[in-house]
Amino acid sequence: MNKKTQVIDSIISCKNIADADVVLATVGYDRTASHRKGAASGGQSIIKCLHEDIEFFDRYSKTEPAYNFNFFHHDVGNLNKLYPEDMVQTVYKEYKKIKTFEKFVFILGGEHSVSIGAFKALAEIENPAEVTIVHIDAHPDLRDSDANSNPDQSRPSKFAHCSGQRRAHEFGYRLVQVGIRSYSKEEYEYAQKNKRTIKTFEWGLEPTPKIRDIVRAIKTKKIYIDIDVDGIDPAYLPATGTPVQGGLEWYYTIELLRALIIHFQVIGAGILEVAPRPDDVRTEYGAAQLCYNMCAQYLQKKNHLKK
Ligand SMILES: [Mn+2]
Repeated sequence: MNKKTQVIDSIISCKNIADADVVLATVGYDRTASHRKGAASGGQSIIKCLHEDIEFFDRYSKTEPAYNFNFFHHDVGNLNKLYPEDMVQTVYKEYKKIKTFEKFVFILGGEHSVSIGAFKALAEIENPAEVTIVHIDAHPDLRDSDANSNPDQSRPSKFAHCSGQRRAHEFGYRLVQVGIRSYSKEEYEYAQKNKRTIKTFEWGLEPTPKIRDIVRAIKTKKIYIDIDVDGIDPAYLPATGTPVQGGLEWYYTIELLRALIIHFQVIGAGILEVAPRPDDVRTEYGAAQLCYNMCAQYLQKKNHLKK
């Protein structure tokens, strides 16, 4: 742990990736967004909130990670010029590069398809069968492609925002999906057919699932936490591509994330689909808050284990 002596006013405290405890990787992309664009600037907007707005004293862990740990910002840039498959390949290569430094990577996006690049890179480092992706989202993202929702019908893609978890499942990961409340027949049938490796916690059709039941449904030691902000009730985080009413309550979300970090070894994380809109910073601010809380707890646990 590298205690800084000077007072800092920014979370991004290290210039060298080799010194980082956490790498915050921003990826600008919203090319396959089917409804509302804007996620291309989501990652940068979260970084801005982390710079300027977040209270550095984390009241849950009673620690100040911004002062006690090194955060490095790696901007992959705006990849909107690329077709989804090329964007995924770029994210994959960048992710692998960061992982050569054995760093914990937190992706800030950007439409949800950017996660596929991370899943692909991690599948070469970990055995995917021993990793569960805990996927918080209104949508299961299990479509084979975006053939039915893509504005560019002439060129449907298997690497669109609605196919991310399908690709992850094909890589061999287990999925635990939380907050699901909008899906196609194709996605429903795929999840039903793969019940052994895909567990769905649906919102709105049954009593709200208990956090301990979600924890118990995870059968691996290692997890990747993949958050689409539309999984959370849009009353809290409204600025996103395809908002769906209902969803996870704010403090439920924080408690769930805390439980996940306590019980499992988190090998990566991401917060995606932040699509800022004018005169309302709730979404990027909330995403920054979740990111910082998670990092605080992750770093506290890691530091504690080292002792
Ligand atoms: Mn979604």
